[in-house]
Amino acid sequence: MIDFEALAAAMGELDEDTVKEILEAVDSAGNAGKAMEACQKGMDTVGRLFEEGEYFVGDLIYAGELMTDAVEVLKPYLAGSESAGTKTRMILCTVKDDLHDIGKNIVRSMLEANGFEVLDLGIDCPAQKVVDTARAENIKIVALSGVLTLALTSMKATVQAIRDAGLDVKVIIGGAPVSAEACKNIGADEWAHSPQKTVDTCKAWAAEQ
Ligand code: B12
Repeated sequence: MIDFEALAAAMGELDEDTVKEILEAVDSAGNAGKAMEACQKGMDTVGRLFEEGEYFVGDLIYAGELMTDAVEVLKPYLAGSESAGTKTRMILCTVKDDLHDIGKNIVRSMLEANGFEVLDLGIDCPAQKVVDTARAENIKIVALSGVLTLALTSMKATVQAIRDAGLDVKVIIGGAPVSAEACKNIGADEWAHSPQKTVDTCKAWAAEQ
């Protein structure tokens, strides 16, 4: 029996030994999914303690490393069955001025596990780089990630740049500050918090092509 509450608490307390010990018991997609949720809950605690002045930037960095290690352990269980045949190529990046990439990397793993070839343009990605790559590589699907509130402004600029360039591209946005309202304001085609919704949306778009 995996104690997911204890996992969330250990993550929030940045207790690396306990996090590792609990993750060793993960052995299926079902409990890997719950473990991922627990880790994210722990990250929310980290964020709250940072806001309250109890944790500092060093703690955020350490939390980021802990979460990245946890994702590495959970990834093999979360990956779906890779589909055969031609892969749909798409762009994924964290938008300009945002350096957070743990969520983006989870989304990337899920997309790759579901048969997409992901051109990962990394973090702090300028709008023009997305436009240039989409044009040069004939990309039809772009996924934008962002965790800072500030990322919404960069997402809007990126979508605007894509539209101004006249590219026939579908855009999905995701990350903590994203919402239906933000999606409308930004002019994206779809939004999601869950990587699974991203996969489902991108699969539907790929099928339309
Ligand atoms: C770790 C961390 C960092 C690390 C990041 C390391 C890394 N490699 O990513 C470091 C130390 C670099 C960092 C820096 C900063 N951070 Co920080 N950070 C965090 C923390 C604790 C966890 C983020 C995380 O990885 N969460 C776990 C992942 C799995 O969740 P996620 O990113 O949301 O992704 C999930 C979904 O959103 C979704 N998703 C993500 N991307 C996409 C994309 C698509 C297309 C889709 C569909 C879905 C999707 O799927 C993922 C899996 O479910 C958060 C607190 C929190 N609760 O999130 C603060 C937080 C995001 N940081 C914050 C701040 C303020 C900062 C700094 C400004 C601190 C400073 N003073 O320097 C800097 C900013 C640097 C910058 N310019 O980006 C604030 C943001 C406030 C705001 N609303 O803008 C937060 C919320 C903390 C807080 N409560 O104050 N941070």
